[in-house]
Amino acid sequence: MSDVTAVYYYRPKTGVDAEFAAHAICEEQTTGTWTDLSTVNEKTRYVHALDGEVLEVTPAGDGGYVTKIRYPYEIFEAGNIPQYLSVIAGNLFGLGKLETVRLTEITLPRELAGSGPKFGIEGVRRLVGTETSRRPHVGTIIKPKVGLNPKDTAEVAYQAAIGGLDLIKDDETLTNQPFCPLIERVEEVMAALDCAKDETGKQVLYAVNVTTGGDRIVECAHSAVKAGANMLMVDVLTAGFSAVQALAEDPFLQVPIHVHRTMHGALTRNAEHGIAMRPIATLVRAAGGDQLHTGTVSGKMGGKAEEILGDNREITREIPGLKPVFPVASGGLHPGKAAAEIAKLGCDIVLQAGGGIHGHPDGTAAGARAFVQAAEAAVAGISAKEYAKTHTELARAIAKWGDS
Ligand code: CAP
Ligand code: MG
Repeated sequence: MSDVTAVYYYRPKTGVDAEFAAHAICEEQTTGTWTDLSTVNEKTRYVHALDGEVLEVTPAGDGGYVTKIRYPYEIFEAGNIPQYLSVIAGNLFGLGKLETVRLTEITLPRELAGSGPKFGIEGVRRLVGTETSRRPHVGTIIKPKVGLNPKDTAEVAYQAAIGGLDLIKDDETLTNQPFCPLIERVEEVMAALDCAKDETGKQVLYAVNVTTGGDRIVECAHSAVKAGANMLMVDVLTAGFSAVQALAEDPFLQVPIHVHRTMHGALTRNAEHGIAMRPIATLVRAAGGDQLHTGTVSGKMGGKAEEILGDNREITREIPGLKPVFPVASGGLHPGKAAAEIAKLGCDIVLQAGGGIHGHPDGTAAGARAFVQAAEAAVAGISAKEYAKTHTELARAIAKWGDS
């Protein structure tokens, strides 16, 4: 069985040797602590089988270092992703010997990655009918984030559906609040999407946000699917990786899981300290998310194109028996920005816009049409400005927000 490796960027405290600091990380996360132990002796020397190993320490060129650490397979409880994190992303972040430390990459042996996504990219494409065209999926987030009652939520969903979108999702802070009870919302939205399907012939996915306590999330998801939900959404960092995993492994839940990453900025934003999006993405794939927000190159959350491309490669690269995860580009997008996303991130993505659709001067359906038109133009290699000459909704979006 192969071991787990983790890569960290770190800066030791002044006066602390870089090698020493790397070993401090390794020992803290495996069998050591700050001092020697009388409990590790001739009789218990077998515990050294779980010692980690500092494989390399390399100067990063900015006063920091990069170290790769090997953690023995046996230290992990197969299938227990929270425990994986306690090893590779645990106490080390608080070590006094380190000024800063950032987990940038992890490699999991296949045996630790579980069954993974039920649907993956191909499964979601089959649901939407794009397995041949391979075009990007386009979706929206119901806005305002919170506040609408179930009927008004359904009306927004209907407008987005007749505007031609593939996916409609709850926002990350909408769950089962009294102003919009989840089951009533699912029933209203799915009825509205059925009406839209009667008109368009197209079944639109609705990702209902089932984020809730670990003791209730599976039951909540069951109820949502029984009420007609055809997709689930989970805020993975607030609900936990094991919440995604519980839904992905549940045999009754035969619908894709859209994974939102809200709160990730607390971990990913500081280039010198925290946890990069890459390891989070690795674990979401292992947990079984079918779609994952990985950022935009032109939206409102400052994402670096090369990092996003690397994160997308991490969740889509070929791993035997582990389906690829659909990357989601979302956050501050509008029709004028679709081309930049597709040019940089390619077509195997889900493009999402909330304000960039519901803020369209002619309303949600026109905003949806504009977003679909913008993606069509980009895939056809036609500039949005040119395409707008024959597509009014796109022209109106560009007039309001520009086309870059
Ligand atoms: C986008 C969004 C998403 C962001 C999250 C929001 O709305 O619904 O949560 O995409 O960012 O609440 O901001 P807008 P990321 O389209 O109106 O910006 O995908 O980077 O995790
Ligand atoms: Mg949101």
